[in-house]
Amino acid sequence: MAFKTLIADVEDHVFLIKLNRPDAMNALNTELVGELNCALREAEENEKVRVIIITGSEKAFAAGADIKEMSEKTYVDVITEDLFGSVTEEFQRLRKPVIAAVSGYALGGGCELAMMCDIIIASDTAKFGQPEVNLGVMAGIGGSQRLTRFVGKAKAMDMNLTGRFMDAQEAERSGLVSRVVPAKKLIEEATAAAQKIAEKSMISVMAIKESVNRSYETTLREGLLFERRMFHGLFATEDQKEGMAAFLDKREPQFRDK
Ligand code: DAK
Repeated sequence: MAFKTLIADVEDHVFLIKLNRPDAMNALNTELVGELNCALREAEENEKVRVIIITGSEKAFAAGADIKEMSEKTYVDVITEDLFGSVTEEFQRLRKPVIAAVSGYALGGGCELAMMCDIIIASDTAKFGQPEVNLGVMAGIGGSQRLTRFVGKAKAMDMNLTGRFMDAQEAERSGLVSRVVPAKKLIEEATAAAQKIAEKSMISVMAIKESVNRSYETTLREGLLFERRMFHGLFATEDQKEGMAAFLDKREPQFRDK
């Protein structure tokens, strides 16, 4: 697990990925994206890992794609290498839940990376933005799509067209982040949330993740049917028997992912 642009560590079922390009505000260059893909694959395959956390530094989660690296690229380059296609696909393959713990700047591709995660926990210093318009381009991995679904058209248009940043409080009010915590407690709070999830049955955790994500892909009718069938399916598990028996016995459940 030796990486150059990130630090990865597993502790108590939680795989923590810390983006680590301090001189460039954790800008997402080819090397970092490649290593992130690799770390995510490792986390997904490691049976001990139940939850993944992605974080940056106190100053920047990630200030976007690396502008220095991108500036010389041509259309042929980006279409041929399918710039950022790999990380999008890596996220789509992940069945384990991912928490983004965001402090400081989450801009452009950085904001989009946070939105690819399942939960965003922000520190009170977090700033979100899609400032690509200032560079003569536009969002490319969700800033015009996921952001619109999360915060609505009015704010998504505002952020994408003016390039203005949204602070943590506005992000929470708007539904982009699930909670705001003091910057000094960000990792502690994200880890506590991860530990809470890690205690549950992985079978229901993965079903929940799939079902919530399905709501973005389908009609309400189809989504409700999918949810109901997933719910029915969980009755085939030992963990459903254990969870309900534990409630009735007034004790903590012992889930075994079976
Ligand atoms: N890329 C490269 N270097 C960056 C960077 C970035 N995005 N952001 C910051 N840095 C570097 C700065 O150049 C500076 O380096 P030195 O000059 O010291 O060598 C260092 O980090 C510190 O930055 P500042 O001196 O600017 O620090 P400040 O505190 O004054 O300002 C800032 C912080 C984050 C507000 C500012 O650095 C800033 O505005 N950064 C750029 C933010 C931005 O525009 N982000 C969007 C990037 S475009 C695609 C999919 C996705 C994308 C593209 C294509 N396809 C699927 C095709 C995504 C595009 C983007 O994200």
